Amino acid sequence: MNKDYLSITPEIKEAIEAGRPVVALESTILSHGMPYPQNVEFAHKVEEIVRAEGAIPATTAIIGGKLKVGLTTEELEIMCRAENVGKVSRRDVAVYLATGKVGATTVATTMMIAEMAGIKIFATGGIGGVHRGATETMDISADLQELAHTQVGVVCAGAKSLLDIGLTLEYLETMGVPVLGMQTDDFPAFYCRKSGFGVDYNVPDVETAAKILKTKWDLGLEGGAIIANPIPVEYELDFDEMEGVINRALEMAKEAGIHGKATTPFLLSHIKDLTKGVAFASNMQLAYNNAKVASQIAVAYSKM
Ligand code: PSU
Ligand code: MN
Repeated sequence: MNKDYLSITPEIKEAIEAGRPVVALESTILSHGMPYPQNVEFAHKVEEIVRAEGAIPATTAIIGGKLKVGLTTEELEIMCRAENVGKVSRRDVAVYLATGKVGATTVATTMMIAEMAGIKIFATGGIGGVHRGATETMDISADLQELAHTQVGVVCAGAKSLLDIGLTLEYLETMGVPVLGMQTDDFPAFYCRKSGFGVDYNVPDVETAAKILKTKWDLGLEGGAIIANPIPVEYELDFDEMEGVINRALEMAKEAGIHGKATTPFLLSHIKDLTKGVAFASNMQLAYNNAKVASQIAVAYSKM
């Protein structure tokens, strides 16, 4: 691989080379998942949480023809303002690099960039997946293919039930992606600790999660893993209430004729409006919690 496209901050580069813990963070959650300026506060706080656990945060983005690993305060501001910032999945990467466009990285592209840089652990909110109605639309997030092929552990709060969670888990099984529950038997549904679906394995602690990842990659097995980490109880929202909100947002998307890559950002923004910010507060808290657990896994991994 030609490393000329990678731009890693000196601090992160040193940490990776010394085998110290580094946690990748995505920027689509900032540019297309949260309102400005609350996302600025979030972007800084999530990095602080990673540092407090003894790891180095590496927020990724595509800026000025480079795959950025670690953003300056100015670059974070650009991603949060989200003016002319596209949403970049795997297929968009070369276009954005070649044309110098600014791009926010999804789970898929953050995994790609993390693997290129040598980062093993990544924290996000929720992954993309198989959308409801995918048997008609074939709308399946590129995140799932990336999990199948790219060696990065993704700590998330499961997936929003705007997706078909059952089909998402089936797809992950077909693709050979381990789905681990962090101290839970249940695959979480983002705002809710339970989705009605189970995980493959309940991992009792971060050391076990790190050991499973290390073993998978020691074997040379392709792909990543999901470490599903439920939202803290105190921030959990009511499942039925959120179902109502999500169904309303799905109807609005249908009425507005939204499809393709605009679907997820459209739904996220309407869920936020329909819940008058309550869901947004929970969203931030679960992402903080994922950053904390991801950092602990990265620390455990670096000791192996
Ligand atoms: N789901 C969320 N919040 C998000 C996303 C998904 O609850 O911010 C973002 C992530 O960046 C994810 C992307 O990788 O949306 C998936 O988009 P799509 O469904 O178009 O692949
Ligand atoms: Mn899609």
